[in-house]
Amino acid sequence: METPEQDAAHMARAVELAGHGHGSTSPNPLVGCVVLDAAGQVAGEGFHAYAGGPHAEVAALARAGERARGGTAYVTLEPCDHTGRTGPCSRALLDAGVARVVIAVTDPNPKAAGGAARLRAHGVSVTSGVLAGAAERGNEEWLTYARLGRSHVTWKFAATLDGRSAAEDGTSQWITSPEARADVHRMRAAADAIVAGIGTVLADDPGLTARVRDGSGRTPLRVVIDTEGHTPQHARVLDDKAPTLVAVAEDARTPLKADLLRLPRHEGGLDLGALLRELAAREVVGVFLEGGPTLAGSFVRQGLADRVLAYVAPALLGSGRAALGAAGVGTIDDVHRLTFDDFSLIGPDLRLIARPAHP
Ligand code: AOF
Ligand code: ZN
Repeated sequence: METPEQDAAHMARAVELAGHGHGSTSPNPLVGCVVLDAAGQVAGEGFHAYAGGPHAEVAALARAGERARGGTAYVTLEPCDHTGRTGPCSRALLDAGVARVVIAVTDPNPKAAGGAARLRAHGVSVTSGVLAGAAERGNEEWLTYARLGRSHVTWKFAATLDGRSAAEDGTSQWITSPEARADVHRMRAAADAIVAGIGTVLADDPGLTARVRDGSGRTPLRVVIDTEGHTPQHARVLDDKAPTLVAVAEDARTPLKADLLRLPRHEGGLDLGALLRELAAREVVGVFLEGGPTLAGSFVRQGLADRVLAYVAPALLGSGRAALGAAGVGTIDDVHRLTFDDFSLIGPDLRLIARPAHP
């Protein structure tokens, strides 16, 4: 049997493999798998590439062939035990004669879970929780979606080093570099929906489109948060380049001709939790929130900003619009504490990824 150090190393590779599916597996999870032969040598690797395609386990087993017999499989998510778009991976692992299965995270999807129990019942040795933290972070959007029944939110903003997104006169073009903007495009294209507030639509008339993702053929849905239904009929966000949903209040009186999503009011805006549950029902796993410090403040206040993606330019404005609007903090005790997950230089700019700190 492999040592705990070997388990961690092989699982780290499985997590890396899972990441190859980033942006194309929705509404399915990112999953990676490494299969060792009975002598402990890597016999096959695989990852889940797109919904409806082979699961990671099946992809890795296909590469390993007969060498999987008596070997060990490392999977970032508990093998499924159901027939959905494809057959059960628990069965595929048993048929291949795998002797040991190492799992990072248990599957929260009640329809698919149960693979670990099935494998154990058939005499396979199962170890769970290996490198769970890394596997959780790598698949956080889908895990949020599957566990909470709502879409996961990445709030993106660009600001100067002093946290400002526009100058005093409202001008805001190109605070960050072309490299940072290209990176935003990549990140945005991996989302299932792009969300902006009516303030941004009125001020900038953004198209909110992203390049179509490889494999999936899906274009991110555009969502405008527009409580009273004030989106101009000729706004670019209503063009035919991508589908658009305009979220308005249940009782909004609006002449708008668009796909309207009526939501309960909440604190002067809309109930954003209800929005995210509605989006999840439409198989939106991850949303990319951009445009509008006011809207971003509402998401933060309602505890619904799951990840912050910040592009910080080495520049100072000293006055002008703050990146984040009112977020329900009146006194320092109410501060929204985050932890940093990652930082990197993108061209001259700093890219930071943070998430709420859970005490
Ligand atoms: C994946 N890829 O590698 C694994 C998954 O609709 P299906 O049949 O593809 O099943 C999707 C469910 O299977 C998914 O929600 C998750 O619970 C489980 N495992 N899914 O797409 C994989 N291992
Ligand atoms: Zn499966």
